[in-house]
Amino acid sequence: MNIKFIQFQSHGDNRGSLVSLEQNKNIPFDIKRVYYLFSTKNGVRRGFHAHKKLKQLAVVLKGSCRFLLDDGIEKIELLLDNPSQGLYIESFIWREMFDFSEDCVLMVLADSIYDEEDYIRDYEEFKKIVINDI
Ligand code: T46
Repeated sequence: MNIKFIQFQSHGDNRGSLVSLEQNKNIPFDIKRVYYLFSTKNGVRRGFHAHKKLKQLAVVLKGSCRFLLDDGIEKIELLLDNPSQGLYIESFIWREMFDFSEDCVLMVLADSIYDEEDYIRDYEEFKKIVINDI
């Protein structure tokens, strides 16, 4: 599956920790957009889509949440609970986010500006596209 965890260098000292994110260095693309999810209500599940082109990197800045990722062949569930780690997700990966802790702040870096045309929001359509591509 075209996903991976990226471990960031954490600059820690007796004051605390600092992580720096730089495009085309520890982030594998030009950063065109940053958005973040917070105050997610208890029991909520979000996402339910894949992207045609978009590449993204998700970092939980506070708290935790889980991702379900599906490339049409396999499905995996991952826990994000470490601000020193980013989850890199390429295109044509179906994603759902759930089990948000009350304090969760999920930041996402994206390689393109927002474009609703890039979304595949119908799971059957997603399956058809990826299966025809194999
Ligand atoms: C993704 C997961 C991880 C904007 O106006 N600009 C933006 O940049 C984004 C991301 C969203 N929006 C609007 C569109 C909707 O009216 O914000 C509303 C909520 O977006 P959506 O329902 O797509 O949110 P999620 O949490 O289901 O998905 C988001 C991203 O859209 C998506 O690309 O991979 O987070």
